[in-house]
Amino acid sequence: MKKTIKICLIAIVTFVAFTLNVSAQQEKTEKVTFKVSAQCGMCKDRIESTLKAIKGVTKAVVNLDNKSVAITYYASKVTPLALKQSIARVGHDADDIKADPKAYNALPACCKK
Ligand SMILES: [Cu+2]
Repeated sequence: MKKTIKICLIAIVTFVAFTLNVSAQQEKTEKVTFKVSAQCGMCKDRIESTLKAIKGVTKAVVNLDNKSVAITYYASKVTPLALKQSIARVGHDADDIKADPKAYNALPACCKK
């Protein structure tokens, strides 16, 4: 009898754990990559920290070799367009969104194209 109760308890715990796990995974992250006008390490830091400060962004990595940025984000919190606009706002081109001229002019010389 005790053994049956034990088995029942294990079954319930397993079921609850499984259900919690499923609901926790419901919101998946999306990945997007686009071109950015990044010249040096300062550009990389600027773009990455700008993106990481946005709610919903979990990862942002600038690749200076092919001038691109890879972003992991929650689609329910932020859109790729908003991400590009944030990059443009700090002075860098992001795909088809051109850098804000004022922000671009304020960049250090090494960061200009
Ligand atoms: Cu730079």
